[in-house]
Amino acid sequence: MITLHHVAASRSFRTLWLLEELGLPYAVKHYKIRDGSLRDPAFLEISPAGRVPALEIDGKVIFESQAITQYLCESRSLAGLAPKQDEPERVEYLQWLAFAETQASIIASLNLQMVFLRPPAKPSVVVLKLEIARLAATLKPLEEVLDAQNWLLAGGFSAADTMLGFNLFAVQYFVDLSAFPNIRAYMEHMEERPAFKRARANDGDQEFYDKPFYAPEDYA
Ligand SMILES: N[C@@H](CCC(=O)N[C@@H](CS)C(=O)NCC(=O)O)C(=O)O
Repeated sequence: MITLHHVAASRSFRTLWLLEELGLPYAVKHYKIRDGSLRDPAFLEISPAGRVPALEIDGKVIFESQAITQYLCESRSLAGLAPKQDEPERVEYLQWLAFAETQASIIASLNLQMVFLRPPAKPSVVVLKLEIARLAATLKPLEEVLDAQNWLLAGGFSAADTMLGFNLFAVQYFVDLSAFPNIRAYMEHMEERPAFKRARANDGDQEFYDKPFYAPEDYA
């Protein structure tokens, strides 16, 4: 049995969605960021930094969503969700896979400063504006590539979309996506996929965001 250690609406959604795309049976173990369950010694045995996703599969435990994505695509390669070495778009695939974390690290920083930090602690508005500008800069190459195609790879949907595409549903809390029509269309394409819908149904309710948009001015 495959077991996914998961927090709703977190990076472990990438794995949840990929498991659905691959049609694999799995169980989900749910955690919450705020209730301390990620610091439980039993969980730290599975994921030493107390992060999700972690995946129990084939007698192994894997943490890091990118490693899990690679492992699933390589060990279940018939699904064809990742170009192999020497196949077209292998380089683009690897690039988007890694770029997902360049973008997600900024989202994580904004989550920490704008969502999780509680008064009297207060973030710097200057730093927030810089981080939001840096996040918007990561959207430009996506907007460009999605002008000519529906998915990150011209060849069609791939695991790069499960890695990077997930981020955009968090980006919209910090960057107004009205200037990015291709990204908005891309998000709609993702939401139309049956596997995405099934993953959403198993995700759980997100408990991070309590308003639709977080503006730096609100922290002045
Ligand atoms: N690079 C890691 C990042 C994992 C990560 O930081 N996950 C967040 C949720 S999005 C987490 O578990 N946070 C809990 C914490 O920082 O305590 C990956 O892609 O798996």
